[in-house]
Amino acid sequence: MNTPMQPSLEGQPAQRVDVVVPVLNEREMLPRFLSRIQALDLPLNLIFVDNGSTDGTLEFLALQQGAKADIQIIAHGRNMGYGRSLADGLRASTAARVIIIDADCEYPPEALPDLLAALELSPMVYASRFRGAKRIAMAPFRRWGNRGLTGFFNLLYGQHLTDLYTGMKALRRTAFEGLTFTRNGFEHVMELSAKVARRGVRIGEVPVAYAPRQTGRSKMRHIPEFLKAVYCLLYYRRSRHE
Ligand SMILES: Nc1nc2c(ncn2[C@@H]2O[C@H](COP(=O)(O)OP(=O)(O)O)[C@@H](O)[C@H]2O)c(=O)[nH]1
Ligand SMILES: [Mg+2]
Repeated sequence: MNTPMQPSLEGQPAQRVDVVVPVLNEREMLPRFLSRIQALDLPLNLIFVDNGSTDGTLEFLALQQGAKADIQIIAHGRNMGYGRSLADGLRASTAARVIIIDADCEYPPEALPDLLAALELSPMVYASRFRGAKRIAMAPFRRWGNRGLTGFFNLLYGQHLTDLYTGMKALRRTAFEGLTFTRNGFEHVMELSAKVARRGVRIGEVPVAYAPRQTGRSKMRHIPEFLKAVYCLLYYRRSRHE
């Protein structure tokens, strides 16, 4: 029997979960991502938000959609920002539980059941790369930038996170329903976290086995993104923003 302290997906009705996947030029990684996430055999609705890819990503996704019904595609046509991709994906979602995951397989799709189990206890759950058993390879400025922003976020918003900038999260619809997200860049992460935290939500965490990408490279420009994140960190603290 399940007790509240030992959440399990077993025995629950198979409720559909929406999975928001931001994609920018991930044609090479998508076949692996799709086969791994589909192998989970969970009732998932995949919402891909293509942010103006030019490498055949969109065409590949359209073919997959033709073959399977549980794929939704939002096409931006041009790069409108990572944050805008997530905001549009969340807006298009309808399920009671939503997962956000990058398409580049750095976050293992196999961690999805862990996040859903933790979502039974917290309205929002982040997959932390720094709680895992292994120390992960990460450029120092990136590690310390994330650590600094996470620390200040914890201080200002009363949280206990270790990895604010993780690309894998789980959200109950009730945690973000009614909020509007206006930040188009990576600072969307701060906007989302801040607005949800300001509602009194304590964000949960689970460890994730992160595997830095083997092919392609991060498309993030770190210094401007860091500065925008600091601005948002302070801006959303001042008053309640819905
Ligand atoms: N960097 C970046 N990634 C985007 C954008 N739009 C969508 N993405 C997707 O967002 C995810 C995270 O991007 P990535 O460059 O791997 O960031 P990192 O993992 O933090 O280094 C990937 O699945 C990208 O394909 C964008 O405008 N910029
Ligand atoms: Mg990545």
